[in-house]
Amino acid sequence: MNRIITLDEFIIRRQKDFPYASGELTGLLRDIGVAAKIVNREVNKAGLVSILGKAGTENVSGEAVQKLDLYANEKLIDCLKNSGECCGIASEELEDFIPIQSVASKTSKYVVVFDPLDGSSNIDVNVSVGTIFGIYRRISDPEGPVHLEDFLQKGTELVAAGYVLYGTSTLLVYSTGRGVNGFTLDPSIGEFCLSHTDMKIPDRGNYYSVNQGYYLKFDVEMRRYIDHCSDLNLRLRYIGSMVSDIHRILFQGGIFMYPNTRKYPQGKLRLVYECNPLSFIVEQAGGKAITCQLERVLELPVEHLHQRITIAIGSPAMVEEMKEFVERYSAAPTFK
Ligand code: AHM
Ligand code: MG
Repeated sequence: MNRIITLDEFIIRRQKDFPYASGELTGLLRDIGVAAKIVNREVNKAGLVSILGKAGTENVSGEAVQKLDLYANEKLIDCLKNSGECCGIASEELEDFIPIQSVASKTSKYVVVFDPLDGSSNIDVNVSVGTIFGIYRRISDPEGPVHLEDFLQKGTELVAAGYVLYGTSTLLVYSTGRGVNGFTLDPSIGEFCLSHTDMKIPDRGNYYSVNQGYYLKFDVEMRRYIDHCSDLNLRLRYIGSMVSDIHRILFQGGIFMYPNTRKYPQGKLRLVYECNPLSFIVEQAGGKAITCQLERVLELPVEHLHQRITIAIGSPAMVEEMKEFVERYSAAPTFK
């Protein structure tokens, strides 16, 4: 039998790769792992909501039931606040960032951004959802509280990023910029165990993932590329939960797209909480991530916390191909 390597053990071993590491990042990653286990427990109970009570109502014990995405948000904030390893947090669920002022935290080097439960419209129907996170080194004066600028760093500045997928099994995937590794939660021992070492995305794959229901609302060049995917008989898979859709593509190859539509002229997905961390992971696995306007996601200037962008992300050869379609069809002359 192979020896089991737990997430904690793996993180501690990896700390030795960073000669001047103080253990803070190690502690932070471990705390995110703990929060993920707590959120996982609640996600697994979500199906019982109809028995135990719906969000905004009271459960059978007379306690108020919370929406799961808000619960996940609170748990992550609690774990990170208590860890003493980060000095600020920004969450997709909150308008503004939170500085952490406790004695232990305020001297910390790191800030964390996260989407506590992405794809939350899927919860009620028992379909996979995920948590996405990114870690930056603070750039503001370490003597004072954190500033907005600490959170508005480009994706290229990420120190680490990852996601947790609450699916048929629960998986935590992360990278500190030296490859991507995945850990599956073994519920019998309550530990994330190393299950996917040095993950690499295939150069191409058989899947494309886009909300094809919006087809007529996409620009012509995106429609031409989607037609091309369909002509190639690629399989369309769209869960509507970005973590799950990208997870499939990371394993099996393919391309995920969320272009601009009339409703979302800048795109729907958030740069800070969703696109940058997942682009970091996909690039670390050998993939590519660009906007539908062809800029590299990780190099985009970040103007505000809830900035939305368009995205095409996945197997490198397929993202390149999409780029060619956009160049070709957006340059096409219009005839009067
Ligand atoms: P959320 O943060 O409100 O959950 O929205 C993000 C989700 C992504 O997970 C998913 O890719 C996308 O929204 C689906 O949007 P749509 O229903 O417009 O296709
Ligand atoms: Mg989200």
